[in-house]
Amino acid sequence: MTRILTVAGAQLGPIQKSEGRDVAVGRMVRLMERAHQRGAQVVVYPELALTTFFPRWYEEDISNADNWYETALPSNETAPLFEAARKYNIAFHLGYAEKTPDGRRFNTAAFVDPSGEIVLKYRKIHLPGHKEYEPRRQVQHLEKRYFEVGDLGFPVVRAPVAGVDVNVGMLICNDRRWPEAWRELGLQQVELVMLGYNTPSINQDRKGFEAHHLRVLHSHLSIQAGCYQNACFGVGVAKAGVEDDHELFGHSIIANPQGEMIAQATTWDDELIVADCNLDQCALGRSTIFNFAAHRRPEHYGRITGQVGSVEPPRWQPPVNAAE
Ligand code: CDT
Repeated sequence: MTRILTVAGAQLGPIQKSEGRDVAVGRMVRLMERAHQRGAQVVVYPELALTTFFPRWYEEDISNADNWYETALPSNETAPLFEAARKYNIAFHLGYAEKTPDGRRFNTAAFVDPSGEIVLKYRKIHLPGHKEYEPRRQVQHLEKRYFEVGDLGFPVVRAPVAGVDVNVGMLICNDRRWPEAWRELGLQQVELVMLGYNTPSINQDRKGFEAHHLRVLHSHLSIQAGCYQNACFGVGVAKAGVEDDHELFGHSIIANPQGEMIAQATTWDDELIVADCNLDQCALGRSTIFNFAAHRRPEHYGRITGQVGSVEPPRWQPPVNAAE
């Protein structure tokens, strides 16, 4: 039997700092209802979907930022999402800021089945930005202040989704740019990678000019290459638009194991993209060009795990003429 999963990416337009979770959750429930009408069995929401992208705001005392974190899922505020999932029999992926009972803080994503069970959790590993306030920056990006590096690795699980067994995994935003992260999932035969992002339209580091269209290109390039090289589907879902004067690009996509884009958002607002994902298409790449068991050469990949920064290569030396 062909394994076809209908997947929806639920892009969110901006969520302002002044807006509560009730606003975001209300919009997310409406998107889930529309996803149900379009036959989707899975809905993927963005990174930190319940609030504004708060790491742009500096708090000297991190406990003053506690209101941005979830201490439980579901909570009173997120319960309507769980109720809608049960009503529409839809699984969903939710990005949120997590504060654990022992006070640790993570940028987290959960994959939740229609009954409300958390099937898989992932905590973001590649945290971009910086820890301290940087006056030279146009906009702060304080993920390293507000979150610890994820401690769950890159888990993949085979889970039943609408009667289909699917190998699901997750990445979060900046992770999508790192081939190592994709390969960790690929080595576990992932078939569906769900990932949310909040990506500013401009390079806020101010170390050089980067054209707007290149920011989008790099996002797509990363997701499409990750899917192709690991023979999986990918759903990359943005929070988009102007949040408190700061612009995030949209361009959410769904990509197939050939690296093709099979759906793309066209607005910077709440928008649903939907695609039928034939999971059996993952087998071709996995059994031919990316047959890892046949072709990988880990004995030559020592630098990938043994080294963090790059090093200068040795200088080329002309051969010494033996005749002289
Ligand atoms: N949220 C997130 O990870 N955003 C980054 C941009 C960071 S710029 C310091 C991204 O890779 O899209």
